[in-house]
Amino acid sequence: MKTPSQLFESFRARFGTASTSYRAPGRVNLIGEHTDYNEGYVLPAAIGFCCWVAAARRGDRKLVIHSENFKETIEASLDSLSPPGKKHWANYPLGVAWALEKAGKRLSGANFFIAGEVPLGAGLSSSAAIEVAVGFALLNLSGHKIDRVELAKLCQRAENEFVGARCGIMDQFVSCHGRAGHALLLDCRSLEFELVKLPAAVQLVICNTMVKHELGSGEYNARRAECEEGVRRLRAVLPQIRALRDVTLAQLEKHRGILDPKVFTRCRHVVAENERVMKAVEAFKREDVGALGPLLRESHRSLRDDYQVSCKELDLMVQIAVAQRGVLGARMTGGGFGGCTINLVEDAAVDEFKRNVSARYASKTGLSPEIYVTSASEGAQAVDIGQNNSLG
Ligand code: GAF
Repeated sequence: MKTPSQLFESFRARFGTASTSYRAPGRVNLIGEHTDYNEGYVLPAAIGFCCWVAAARRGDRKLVIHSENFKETIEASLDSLSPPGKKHWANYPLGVAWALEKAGKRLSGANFFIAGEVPLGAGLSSSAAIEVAVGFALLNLSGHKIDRVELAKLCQRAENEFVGARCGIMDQFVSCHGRAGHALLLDCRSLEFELVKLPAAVQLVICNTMVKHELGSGEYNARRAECEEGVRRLRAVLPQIRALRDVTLAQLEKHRGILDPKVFTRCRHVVAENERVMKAVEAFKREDVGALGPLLRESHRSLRDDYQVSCKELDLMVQIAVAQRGVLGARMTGGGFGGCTINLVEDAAVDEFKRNVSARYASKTGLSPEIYVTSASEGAQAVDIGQNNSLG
């Protein structure tokens, strides 16, 4: 990968001027899966992989955006933004410009050189990283003050309304607010958050199954609809509730009879997962790492059996991981149907973990997994190229 000064030079070679650099991270979610769009709690951390952007103002209202990953340049006018195509990479940066303008933030045209290092399609939020990096750059270049909560909401709006994916707020929020060494407990209703210190001698180890199930986005929307149906039905007996966040397990059990069995199990996952997030936060605060394993295990089981968003490769990866020495907990992370697992692994055991998990997973599936060892990182920021940070 490039260094920020190489990014600066690549921009100059393409556009002939100096630029300013920005970066925004991908994320891994420790616990709290499929709770964000139910107004619940999540506990993600920003990771060491970022989307990097070099950008400079233009004198007109044009955006010229070059993607190093896709080796393609696109041009668009800020006065007539529309998605260039279904699943096109440029939907994300253009969508953010669209959402910012819709929110009344008049933008100046700009040239962009984008280099992403968050693995694509792995469930580590490469899309939130590009949205936040471009949004941060556009606001900065256009002379607007950056309000990180508002930026996260507008990036989510870009993804919901311009790209057409009905994601929640978690990914964009942690890409804006991540802090080195910390996970972020986010209340997805109030958007209040608290930084939760992670144990120093534990690494976040992410195992990529290398499987991307195409079913993903349709199934994601189906789960959201099932949760909404659960709330609609439950409101007949619990009129005060607004989202699954407001329901307790005891209430859900009591009114099981008015729910379709599948809708009941979807709701049970969400309600129980919210409780697990709070318990995990307490365990981190008590520095009781032993309490994390059962919570992550139960989260995975619930996602597999109740919410049904796992797949056989994710299940296998978790099964292999929890049999290794020094593993405090493991589960699938992100939307599911493929992608990655998150593993909390003691420092001293990381190398052996990587070797064993790679070999066993490969021998059972024929797939070579990628394993990333990362620590919780900072959220979006402008980058001083003088610091010569590594992009790799
Ligand atoms: C995806 C979505 F983008 C998030 O908003 C969240 O719902 C997650 O799946 C599941 O927890 O990453």
